[in-house]
Amino acid sequence: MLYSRYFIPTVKETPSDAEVISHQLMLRAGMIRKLAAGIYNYLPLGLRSIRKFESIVREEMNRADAIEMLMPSVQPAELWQESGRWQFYGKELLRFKDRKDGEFCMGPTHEEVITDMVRREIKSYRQMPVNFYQIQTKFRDEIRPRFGLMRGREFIMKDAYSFDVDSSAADQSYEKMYNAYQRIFERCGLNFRAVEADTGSIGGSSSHEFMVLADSGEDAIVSCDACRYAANVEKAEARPFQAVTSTEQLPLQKTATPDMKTIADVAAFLGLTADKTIKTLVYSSGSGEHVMAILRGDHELNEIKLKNSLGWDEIQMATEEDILSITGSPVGFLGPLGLKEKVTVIADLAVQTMINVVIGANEKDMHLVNVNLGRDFVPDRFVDLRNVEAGDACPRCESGKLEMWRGIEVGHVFKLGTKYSQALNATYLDADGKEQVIFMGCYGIGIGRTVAAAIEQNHDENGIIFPLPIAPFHCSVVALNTKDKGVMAAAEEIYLKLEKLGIEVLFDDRDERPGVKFKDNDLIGIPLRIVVGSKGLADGNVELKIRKTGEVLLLPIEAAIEQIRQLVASALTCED
Ligand code: 9G3
Repeated sequence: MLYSRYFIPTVKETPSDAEVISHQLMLRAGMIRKLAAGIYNYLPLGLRSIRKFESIVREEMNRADAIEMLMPSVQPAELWQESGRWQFYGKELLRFKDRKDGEFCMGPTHEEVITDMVRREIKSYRQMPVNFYQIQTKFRDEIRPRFGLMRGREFIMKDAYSFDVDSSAADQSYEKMYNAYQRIFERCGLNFRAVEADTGSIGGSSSHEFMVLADSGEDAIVSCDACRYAANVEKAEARPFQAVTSTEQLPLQKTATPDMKTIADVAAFLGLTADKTIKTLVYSSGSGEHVMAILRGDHELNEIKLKNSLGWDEIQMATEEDILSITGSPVGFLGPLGLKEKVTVIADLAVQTMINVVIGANEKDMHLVNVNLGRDFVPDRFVDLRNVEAGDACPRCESGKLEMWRGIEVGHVFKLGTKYSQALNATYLDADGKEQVIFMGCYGIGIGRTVAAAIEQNHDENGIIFPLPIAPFHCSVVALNTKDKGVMAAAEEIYLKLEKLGIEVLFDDRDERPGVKFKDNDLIGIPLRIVVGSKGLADGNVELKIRKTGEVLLLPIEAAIEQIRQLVASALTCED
């Protein structure tokens, strides 16, 4: 491809509304341009990288026996009414009417659509296992789209859906997809973790997220430094604390803690550390139910764990007036003793090992000290409620410690069970002719988000450093002085020979100063570069530069071509 005939509108200045580096660089490198909030044009260079990643995804999906199809973006409301999700989702689901006043939505995902197709076509156990996938645009009307392709409103997703005769067959389909995802992200040279994840609103029994590690990642994940355990903090567990039995139980007493509302204030006022106190929180379901959650003072409540343990759809902090009517106390002095109204009290596991603790007395400016479980109160149940922290003991192995990372979610695989097949009555006849419900799984990859995440992980102060398998081109050939016939002839010869070897080359034949060319080529991040200049050429040499390491080799033309061929081949063969 000749740079002078292509379209790569690079820009020098960093766009003000781009907060993360991948968004800044994709704009500056002329890969994307915003049309509207969260809606982007994929310019030629950006599209080449997107298409490269799509073909890696396609290869691995096909290798895992998934079958490609394509579903419409526009979906009829009826299917979502059948699944019960039409009323469940709010403004994030973009709805509209057609000319006959029919209700539709822009597809944010395709469980209903694929299950509708399958319930019409799959009738026998002989037709399963089967897994359909598509690579297609989704629309989710995010309140705050940002970070460029990382959190867009319209975005390209590969979504796959597996259909099996029973749960154990569905587990095998899940395993195949999980392994295919490992290969996909390894082939892109990404530093990622597959982590246990919450299933969220989609329902189903379990799920894993594929996280690209990056400080700009919105998700917090933990991984064990000794075994393979890794989980999103939303779901992560730690090894429960050992019970402390030595200390004797001291007599309970009430003590004045004037205006000491926070754990820190109370602990400081009583000369204690926060882990000797218990924090008391009251939550509501939004439909009139309340619950009191109690944790060690220095731990953080994980609201998703609390919501899941209650089986509630929604969860929110109780209002001041609810708190007053339940406890009789203003916030800051709450506790499980001396409540005005009976409320379920759920204690985090770590509370079990606490002795002589400080808790709110359910009275303004008063706390209780030397409170002991069993003697003074018994919670309704003990549940893992806290957010794990770096350094916690691994829940799966004897010696490991949890390390905390930020991650960008690029893939998510779910065991759906029969949630959608039940709702849409997708059944099959088993070997005995008996009607059974189909078991499903669903598997997503954010295409644009993965390219952006790859840039988050691979850039320097000069711009993008594309991993070769998803780079827009493998190699650029830069002719330094386009007025020099010898330079142009040599550069052209190299360009044509590389192309003939199947190398994807961007030939920078522009009549621009060398500095401009080097800056642009560094910015757009093509992994390999051959520079042809009259001085080097005088000795029959050209420069070969490796973008990632900055290494520069001075080589005769043929040797440079051979070196490029080898470097591209080795960067691509890690696939198998
Ligand atoms: C909606 C809207 C947003 C949504 C969903 C539905 C996320 C929704 C979860 C999934 C689960 C999997 C198949 C591919 C992999 C992910 N956001 N999810 O269901 F109506 Cl507005 O999409 N679907």
